[in-house]
Amino acid sequence: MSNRTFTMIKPDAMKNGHAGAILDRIIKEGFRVVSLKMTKLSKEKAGEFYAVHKERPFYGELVEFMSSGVIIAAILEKPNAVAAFRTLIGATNPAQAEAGTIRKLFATSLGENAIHGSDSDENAAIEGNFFFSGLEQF
Ligand code: 3AN
Repeated sequence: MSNRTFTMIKPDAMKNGHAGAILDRIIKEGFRVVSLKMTKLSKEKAGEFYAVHKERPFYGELVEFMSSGVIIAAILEKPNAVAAFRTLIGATNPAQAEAGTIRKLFATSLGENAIHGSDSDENAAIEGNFFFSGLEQF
């Protein structure tokens, strides 16, 4: 069990003005911010990030969406971070997300679901290192 996870506030939540409320919620839930940046993925970089989904029917749509606007990327720290953060964000489909979760509150659809959270310790490390150098991880 690792104490770090990786997140992105996705273009829909950024455009809808939810970034501040989402970051506030994350910090109030006890996550420490290890790294944080606002950035925009090129189609190429978004495709690389989501390469694991390359064969899925929604891959093209996902890459288009994730490169459509600015995002906030962050590494977060808390005991059992990956599982704790996935509980906080809720189910992939906001219609099925528990009340009070970030996706229930801020996501618009299955494809545009406001926030990403790593699904394993291994992916958390890979994804964090995709966005942040060692010098940017505090
Ligand atoms: P999660 O983000 O909850 O781990 P994944 O890893 O299954 O979910 O999917 C990655 C991203 O792909 C989701 N956050 C969502 O934006 C998108 N996605 C997943 N399933 C679908 C789908 N059936 N149609 C459109 N987009 C999808």
